[in-house]
Amino acid sequence: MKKVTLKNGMKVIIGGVAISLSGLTFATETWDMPLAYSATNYHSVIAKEFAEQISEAQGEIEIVTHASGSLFKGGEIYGAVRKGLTPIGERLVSALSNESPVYSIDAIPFLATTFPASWDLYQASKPAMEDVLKKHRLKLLYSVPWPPQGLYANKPINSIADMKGLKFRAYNPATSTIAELMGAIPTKIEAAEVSQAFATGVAESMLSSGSTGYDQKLWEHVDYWYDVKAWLPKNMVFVNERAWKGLSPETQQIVLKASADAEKKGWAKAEELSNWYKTELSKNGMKVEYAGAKLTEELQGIGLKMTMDWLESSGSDGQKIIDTFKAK
Ligand code: PCA
Repeated sequence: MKKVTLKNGMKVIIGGVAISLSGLTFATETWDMPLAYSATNYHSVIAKEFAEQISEAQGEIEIVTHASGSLFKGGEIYGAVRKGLTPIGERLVSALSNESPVYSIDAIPFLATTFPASWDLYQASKPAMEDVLKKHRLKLLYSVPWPPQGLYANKPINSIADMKGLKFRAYNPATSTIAELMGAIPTKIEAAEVSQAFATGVAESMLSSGSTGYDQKLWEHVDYWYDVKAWLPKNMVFVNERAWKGLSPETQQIVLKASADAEKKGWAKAEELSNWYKTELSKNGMKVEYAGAKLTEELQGIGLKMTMDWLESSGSDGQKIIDTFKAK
């Protein structure tokens, strides 16, 4: 996957060693950056701008994004970067809960349900996230949220009893657990395959943002989206530590600056688009409503149970994150 292209001049290869013919010649290494979501989704658009900003500012690396799981599927990206199969990638934090309980904090129902709260939770959990990444020889570059999570269904849902037996598309361990607690039947499906799953009847319901429903044209398959505001999960972009250490300090600074810019843009964009997505779902014929009192109360009960379970599994580290978050 590593390609070497020439910049500024000619080069000859002798016995596998590249020799520059003009004193100024250097090679640009291509960094493939796998993404799991549609090329038109704001996460992917921002990642592409991040890649271009870096590629244009120096000559060591050229970052090329690959959307929709086309290079590595969503579920493969973290492992691929960890193993150095590719130097950089993006993954949904909470989809990595099996790697560490720290990653689960990103999808605990009703812990952080607004953009400012989600930002505070990010700041409170960032040091622990960075520790886990470091253990896996990875480095966090930036993280961007999804809009609040709501419930898609092919029929009206007034209480969790209405979810009984429904096929439920899950995207992380937390959504599988919620489905089970509701009596639905979870199947893990990547966002890129959601439309097909609903079209073929493999899925009839899911918890996700208006963003993914919009990307996947869910109105072609289901009529209801309940704005539950259960949580705002985040994607994170990370780099393999060895690849990072191979960069010059100047390029590292350029990457860090582009990361900070992408993060800032991403948080603003997610919030700006949040209502726009809802309007689009409704314009395309879906009934977009707030969850009723009974459903909300029952989901909050599930959230409480999941928070307690998480605190139990994450011990004092988890409690510390929650305390820091609550103190903000
Ligand atoms: N969309 C992604 C993750 C969270 C979201 O809003 C998905 O459905 O896979």
